[in-house]
Amino acid sequence: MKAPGFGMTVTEHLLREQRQNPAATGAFTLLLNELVMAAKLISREINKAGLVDIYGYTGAENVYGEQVRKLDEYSHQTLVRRMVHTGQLCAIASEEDADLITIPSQYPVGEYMFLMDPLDGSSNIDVNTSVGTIFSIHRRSNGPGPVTLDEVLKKGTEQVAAGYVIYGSSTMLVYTTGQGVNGFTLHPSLGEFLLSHEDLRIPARGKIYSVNEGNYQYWDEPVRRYVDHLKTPDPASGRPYTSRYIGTLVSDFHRNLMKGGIFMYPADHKDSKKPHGKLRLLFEASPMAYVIEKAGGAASDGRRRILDIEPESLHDRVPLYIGSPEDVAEAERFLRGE
Ligand code: AHM
Ligand code: MG
Repeated sequence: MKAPGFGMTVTEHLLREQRQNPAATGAFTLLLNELVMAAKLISREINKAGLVDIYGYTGAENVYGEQVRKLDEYSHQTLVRRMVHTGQLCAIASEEDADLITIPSQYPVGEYMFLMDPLDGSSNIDVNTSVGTIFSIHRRSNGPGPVTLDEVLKKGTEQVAAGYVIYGSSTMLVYTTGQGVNGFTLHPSLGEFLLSHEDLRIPARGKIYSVNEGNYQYWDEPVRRYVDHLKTPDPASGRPYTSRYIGTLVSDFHRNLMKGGIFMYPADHKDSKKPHGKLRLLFEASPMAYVIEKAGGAASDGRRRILDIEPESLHDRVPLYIGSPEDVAEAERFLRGE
């Protein structure tokens, strides 16, 4: 067991990565440093949420028609405020904002675009269950000049970094810049993220499935068959699987990354005749898909690799099957009717 407090800090780790890449300008390190600061501020606010008046709703609705919570708003504003003045960004897009956020004229503009779900799983916040922040960084292809929406609507393969912060029993930052996935735990008294999980790899197959099974009646038949299959005993294949569902993508994803298994949010017929997914391509599915692939896992909408999907709008939603590669491949086989 490592002695607590003696791991490399996230800043030292970033600088080490920067030194190993001769083309690096340090822009990226500056950007991630601000993200780390925002994560500490959000973590602090979440930790004292029961004590101050930050539970509950703002009274506003977001672009998906969902009630905005005070902590959603706090997280969004904190991240925007910290990231906007770095001089490294040309645009920010957030699950909590219908439009692209451009950089105010008083700040220098850079070549990166920052996309985020500021507080994922926020419906869990009032009951003291873990929540997260998801982020994705792209480098702009055009420019200089004002950023257009088209530049942000990029396939996930174009990401240069992605990751998440999980505000759980401890606060952790997990991210990748394309070479390996590393996890850093926030030391509560030092106030530093320390390297605690180096080069995370997901097992090829797991024994856990995570899905909101209350939607069973709204799924198409192949999805039901796949979930029934996971529950059908076959000790030789490790079935039945164990069901684990927190209802915060970041937390369900993180557990499965550590232990193996599959998280899914299938398309359903809940609201309309045409089945559709719930999770957002640019703010949730795509960053998590980038992380899982770099950790040896897979992510699919049931038919296509998530990272290959071309977004049509900022707030596109997709079905999501993500986790251990053999589990995701098996889900795809069921969805094809094989
Ligand atoms: P949010 O970003 O508005 O919190 O919504 C996304 C969340 C995910 O974290 C989670 O996987 C999913 O919605 C849970 O949905 P449901 O309550 O339908 O199971
Ligand atoms: Mg979310």
